[in-house]
Amino acid sequence: MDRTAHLTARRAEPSVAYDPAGATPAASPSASSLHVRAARVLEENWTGTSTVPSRGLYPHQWSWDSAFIAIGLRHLSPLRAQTELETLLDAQWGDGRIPHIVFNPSVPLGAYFPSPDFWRSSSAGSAAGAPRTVQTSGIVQPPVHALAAWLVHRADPGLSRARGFLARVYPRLAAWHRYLLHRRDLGGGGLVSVVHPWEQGMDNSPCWDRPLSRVTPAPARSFRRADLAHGSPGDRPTDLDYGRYVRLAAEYRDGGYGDGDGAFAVEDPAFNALLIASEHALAEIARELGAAGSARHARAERLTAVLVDRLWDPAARMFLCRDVRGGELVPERSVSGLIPLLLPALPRDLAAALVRTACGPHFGLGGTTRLVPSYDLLGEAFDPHRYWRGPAWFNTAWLLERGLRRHGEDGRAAALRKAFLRTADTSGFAEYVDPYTGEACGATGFGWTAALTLDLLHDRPGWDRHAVKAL
Ligand code: 9WN
Repeated sequence: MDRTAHLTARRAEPSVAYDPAGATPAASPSASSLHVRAARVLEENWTGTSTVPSRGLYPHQWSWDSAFIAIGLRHLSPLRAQTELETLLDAQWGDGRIPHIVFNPSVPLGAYFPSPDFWRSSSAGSAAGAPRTVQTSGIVQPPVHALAAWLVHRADPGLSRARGFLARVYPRLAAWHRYLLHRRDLGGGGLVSVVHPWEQGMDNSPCWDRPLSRVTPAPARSFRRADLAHGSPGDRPTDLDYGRYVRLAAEYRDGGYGDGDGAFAVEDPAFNALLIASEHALAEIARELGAAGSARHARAERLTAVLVDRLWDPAARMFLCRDVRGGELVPERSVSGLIPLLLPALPRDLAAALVRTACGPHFGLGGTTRLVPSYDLLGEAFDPHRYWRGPAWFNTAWLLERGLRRHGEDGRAAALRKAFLRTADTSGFAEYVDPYTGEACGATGFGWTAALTLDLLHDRPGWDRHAVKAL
């Protein structure tokens, strides 16, 4: 294990210095101090084989968190970043799914709910090929992993080749994408469906309210939440939401984690856009390994067209979720519907419309908000503090910053990057913030906030638009 990463950490270059005061000194001490503090968060959250999102609230390994964390960790220790991803992939199921949580056996059962005795992965998931020796959840999270693996490789190609990193992870990532594209096309139109709000990662988004209303909540007395011990109930999902999450997860488990006929099935723009971005990354990985990548790039482009066909809403001028069981688009605007801006094959007019929507009254980018909110500022359910019903999150800001750059919006991307760094700094690397004031909500010292801060400190505007096709 690489225990000396903190000694060998690379420092941000002065040319990408962050200047919280708004001026631009040649070399910024504040950038290097922000770098040191972000690195410290990752050091403190490191367990020896992976990184927890938060020591108190989330004391295990989470799937999409680990992908974002690896993207930042690569600037401190490419070896640790590779290890982060490989630890997660070691818990992959035989059917290809990457579980959303990999449990740390040394953490007490009561520290997080739902705990391993709820999911019972090795018994209830045996038909789906759940691992025997490690306990996991049975649902998934957005497929950011191939993208992360490619970016981690690029941070130190020599080390990656010497360790055979890409050769080891490629078949696993390919199996993961196969699982999603073959087992999760529940709508039959070519896109992936999530079967639980936790799978999409934006747990209590108002987009789920309608599809979730068909789910009878589990009685409150049948489970005990652990999250409320760590934060204000006003920042977290309600008990009613939790009752529905528990019911859905228990039914999925009791069906042996087989995919098909659950009450909740939603095609989500961000989940599918991240799969497409990761398909492009897999194409680059295949090429690096000496195989042809063009078929995967072509598939990613076809999927982009399907995404537009199934989820673009011309009236809202953004992507919406599709409720597969109800058969219609969900009329709620969430940041998820802006994330396809990432995609290289997105038609120009749609990219331009997405930028206008992001900068308009519903999201306030570059205007009324500090960071893009998770949900429509004008929506009835908007709440600036409650989790994914309004607060701004740093992973979505990072994805939008990349998307803006992808489509030539360098000025807007630079402004968003600056706002991201300032808010990460002043909020103590918060889990999420009030989108207007930047006030910290949820946990502080949050893994992906620190990791993506490092990534933006190291990044050069325009760099990967020209040098890395995948993102
Ligand atoms: C359930 C770990 C995870 C993130 C999710 C975020 C939150 C869990 C929870 O924390 O979800 O998976 O207990 O609320 O919504 O995006 O991956 O940081």
